[in-house]
Amino acid sequence: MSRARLRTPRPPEDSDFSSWLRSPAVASRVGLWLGVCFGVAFLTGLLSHAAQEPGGWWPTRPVWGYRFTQGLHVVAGTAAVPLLLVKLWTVFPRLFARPPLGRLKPLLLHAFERASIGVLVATAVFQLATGLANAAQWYPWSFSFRATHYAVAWVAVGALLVHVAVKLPVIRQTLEEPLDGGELDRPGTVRPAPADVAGPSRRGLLRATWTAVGVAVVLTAGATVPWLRSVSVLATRSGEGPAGIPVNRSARAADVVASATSASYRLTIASAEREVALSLAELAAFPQRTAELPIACVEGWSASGKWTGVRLRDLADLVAAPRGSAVRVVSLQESGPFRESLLPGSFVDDDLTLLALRLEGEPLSLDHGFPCRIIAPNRPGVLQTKWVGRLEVAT
Ligand SMILES: Nc1nc2c(c(=O)[nH]1)N[C@H]1C(S)=C(S)[C@@H](COP(=O)(O)O)O[C@H]1N2
Ligand SMILES: [Mo]
Repeated sequence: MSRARLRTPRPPEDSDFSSWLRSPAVASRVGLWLGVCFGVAFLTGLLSHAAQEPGGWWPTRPVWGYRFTQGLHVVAGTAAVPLLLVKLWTVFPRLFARPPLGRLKPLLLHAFERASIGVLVATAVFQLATGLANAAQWYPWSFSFRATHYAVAWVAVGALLVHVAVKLPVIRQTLEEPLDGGELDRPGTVRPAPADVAGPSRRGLLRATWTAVGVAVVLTAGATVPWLRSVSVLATRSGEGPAGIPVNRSARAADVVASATSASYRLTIASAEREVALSLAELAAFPQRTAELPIACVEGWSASGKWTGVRLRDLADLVAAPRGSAVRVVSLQESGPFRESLLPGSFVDDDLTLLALRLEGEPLSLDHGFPCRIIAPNRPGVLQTKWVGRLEVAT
């Protein structure tokens, strides 16, 4: 048969990959947008981290701030998935480039560049995979998602900056040249004859890539953009749930059904000086405020609701908490990472921070936190503690 079959096997070489599409011209165009997505995801990720730090600088306004930044974070990460796949496909042959053996300095430079690419690819894949899994509430790992996703983000961005710095001349030149310019093409690339219409063009590949990005964004952005909800089949939380607000952890999953519905339920409010216990009827007898505020989950989904309840500051006053005091919120839930949160003084003192008893005029459903939950402006959903049993003024 063919001579090729009789040849001794050898690892592939860069020049074995002849596709005209696998070119720096395509890689730098896709890479540019991939870099933009990673940059946006990194910056919004830093903000999300800051918003969750106890005692951080995160402000209470605008009320939709976290909803916006975290929605953008998840959309940017989702858009990066098709971009990363196409980018890896275009540069794949480079994996088989032979190192410049013989001369030390070029060899060391080559080794450094390869190592930084290895780190970049590994961390980029890790960030997108863990981020997507988290948005789908699938945790096939035992490490802390937030701490790990945050730490690896710094490594990814470091490797990305090294990569951009090393490739800057190539990026510049390929972006200035026409898409079909072949100045920097790999040695094995076969330029198709003008009459040859067999395969996709570079332009066709790029168009398909942008389309895939658009589809991925539209299919997920409905988790946070109400008018996209009906078409966002991939949005994991999409407006189902009592009062149109999704339920993250249900009362049954949190194992609070008995304690939350018990006739002996009391809300305990404690400070160093004083402690009071209030029944639900007593809470309902306080002046009630209504605020339109979103639940904005770190997973990217968000939904706005009209919450009614007691101003947290009014409750802090009952135990003579000085203005500016932080308040620890403890749920009836006995275990689980989100059973507690700390409200910084700026949030406690804000007029819109409520211990909500009602949603859209109806008593809170058990799954939304009955008998009462925290709802505060511009706050990650994970800190909007449900089934509150105890408020402690932090000292
Ligand atoms: N006690 C308690 N409160 C909690 C949680 C929890 O698991 N336990 N989950 C939080 C998360 S991650 C989110 S996004 C919001 C969701 O509120 P919802 O289920 O009413 O939409 O509740 C928060 N409050
Ligand atoms: Mo959440």
